[in-house]
Amino acid sequence: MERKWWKEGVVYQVYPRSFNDSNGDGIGDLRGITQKLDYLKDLGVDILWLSPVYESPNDDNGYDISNYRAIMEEFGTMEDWENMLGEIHKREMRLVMDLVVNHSSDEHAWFQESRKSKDNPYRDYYIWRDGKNGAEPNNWVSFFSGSAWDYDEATGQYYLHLFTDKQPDLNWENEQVRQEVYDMMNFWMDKGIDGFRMDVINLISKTPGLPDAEVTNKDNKYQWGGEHFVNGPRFMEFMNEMNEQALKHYDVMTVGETPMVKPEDGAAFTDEESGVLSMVFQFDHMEIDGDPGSQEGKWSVKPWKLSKMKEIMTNWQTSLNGKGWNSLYLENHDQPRSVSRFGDAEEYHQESAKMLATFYQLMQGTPYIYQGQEIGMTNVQFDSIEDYRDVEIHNWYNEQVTEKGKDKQEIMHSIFVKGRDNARTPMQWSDENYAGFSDAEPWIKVNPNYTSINVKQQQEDEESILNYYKELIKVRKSHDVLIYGSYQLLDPEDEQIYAYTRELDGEKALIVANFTNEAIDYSVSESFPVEQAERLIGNYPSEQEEGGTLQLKPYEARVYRVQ
Ligand code: TEU
Ligand code: CA
Repeated sequence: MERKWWKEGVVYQVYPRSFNDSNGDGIGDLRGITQKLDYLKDLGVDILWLSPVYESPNDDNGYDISNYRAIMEEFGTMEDWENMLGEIHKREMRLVMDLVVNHSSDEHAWFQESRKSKDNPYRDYYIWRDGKNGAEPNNWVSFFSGSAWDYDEATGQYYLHLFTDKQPDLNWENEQVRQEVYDMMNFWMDKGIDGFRMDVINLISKTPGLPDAEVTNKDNKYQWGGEHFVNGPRFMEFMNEMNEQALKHYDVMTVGETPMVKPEDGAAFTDEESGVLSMVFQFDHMEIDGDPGSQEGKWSVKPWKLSKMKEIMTNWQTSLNGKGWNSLYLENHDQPRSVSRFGDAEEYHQESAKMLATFYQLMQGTPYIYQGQEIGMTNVQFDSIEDYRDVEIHNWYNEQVTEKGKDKQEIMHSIFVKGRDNARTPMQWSDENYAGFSDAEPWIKVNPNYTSINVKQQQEDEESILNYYKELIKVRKSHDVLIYGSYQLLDPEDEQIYAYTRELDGEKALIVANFTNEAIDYSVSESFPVEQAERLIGNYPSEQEEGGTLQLKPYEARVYRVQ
């Protein structure tokens, strides 16, 4: 397996709107990020993944781009961006930018032209079709509720948008579109960036003819059409072309955000010899507490089982070992906070946040930390739907409560548990006004618990989640077995303890995590001689053990190593 900087590094995702506001307008910005680079360097992260900062009307907070080569005014100028990149490189860190090319904003000049007339030179930059029987060209549902098509009066046709109606899908069948994308990628790589995170990149190739989806929910007017656009017929062809025309000429990392991807796809996409991406984000563990196939889709809420988490993570670990490379994450700007979702944000906030960090970061793959996760930021509950900002939340609320008359409390509960704004409240830097994020009322309310959960307080507390993250990152970096070692699951059926080993050239590590609020005696299998082991890190003070039995406290995690 080849050694790579992006296998050894730890990535930190910055959601710029909510990270740090330098000019008192309540909106995070590039200079605000530059002000915090020493904080990130001290945390020990190596690579910054920056969510989109390009010009955008912010219908989907920057994932709707109206100019791929300009910086969003609210975030600053190209000079601010170049200064930030210089400061990142000066600290021997790297920058990965977000590439959103399945769709653009409807305010992009290309779409403004395309919608003017059927024979406009830009018409085929997007996907236009005549209606069928007085309705949309097919029955696909949008990821963000409603039809995936919008009717455009001017030319009497519909255009496809898998996301909002302000995010028209680009037509990747059109070679000119692909060339525009590769040229834009080279523009940014020539500026010195170190890679791309590729937004829903496996949706860019659609089945010719755009056929109707199978009716899987007869109560729904529109149907999930994934069979016709997930890992579509020309996906690998387009990605190979992208590598030929752009990526392979630079020392860059790529991470594909690939909804619905399965381990065998992930192995093919990231294969060291024949692959097209350094790694992918898979979603199997992000769907463990819901039923994506149900009528509520992502909004469904159901209990999850540790044995299922083990099955998912182990499948990905073993399928990619020796072939490709995993990304490791529990949070991002689309997901609720992991300590609320998988830990215990009430009684065992600190212990469970540290346990979760240990469990996910020491598998084989590149660990990603989402802003605020390193201090255990939690979900938020705004009583009024007016306090929410996310278009996905508002579309869901409007469809369910306003249009379908569903129970408001029930829908608000699904938003509390699964809403993306859980991850988008301002970064909590201190207990000062607006959590030290801004001097002005932020674009979205601060989580009221910022007075007790913030960077400043945790920098001063040796036992804080923040200081544990720093130590954990150091431990991972100091042991190749934790980076390159193979992964073996122990006790698949145990619903309380997640234990796995890592192995490399005769060196072994054991990672044990108690996912419950109970004290548990865990006997380590003989395959790992824990009595002779060195303890590398743990979220409680170390205890003298009786033989191979570990007396684990609530949410206790430990890491051992034997040569
Ligand atoms: O997300 C793609 C995606 O699958 C999301 O719909 C996500 O799974 C869902 O919101 C979870 O609730 C990417 C970006 O990460 C997201 O922020 C954008 O809204 C979306 O693409 C469209 O660009
Ligand atoms: Ca600002």
